[in-house]
Amino acid sequence: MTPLQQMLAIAALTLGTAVPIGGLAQTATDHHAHAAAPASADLTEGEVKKVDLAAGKVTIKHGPIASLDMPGMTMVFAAQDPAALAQLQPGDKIRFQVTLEGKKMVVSDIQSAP
Ligand SMILES: [Cu+2]
Repeated sequence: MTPLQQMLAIAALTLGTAVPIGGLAQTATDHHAHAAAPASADLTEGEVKKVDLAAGKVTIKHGPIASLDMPGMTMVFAAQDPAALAQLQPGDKIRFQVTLEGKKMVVSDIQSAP
């Protein structure tokens, strides 16, 4: 065997074993995610665009909100606790909970995201 053939043989062996293991690991991860969804799965990721303390409203560029069947967009939310908005600055990355109160969407549990 030439050194090149040897390398190819090793590469083939490595690929042959690595692929099935990778596939198994992926399946295990997916299964785990479905079996035990953490409470934080309810939180939506977003970025603060504007804070209106006087009105108790905050404009957030948010990611998809599965529970409301809403894709990512920038929109204005009312804050459940308007005082919590005082800590927010435009550009802040946050995670938050959105609940529907009548037809109004209200944010609560605003946390800073890394
Ligand atoms: Cu939206």
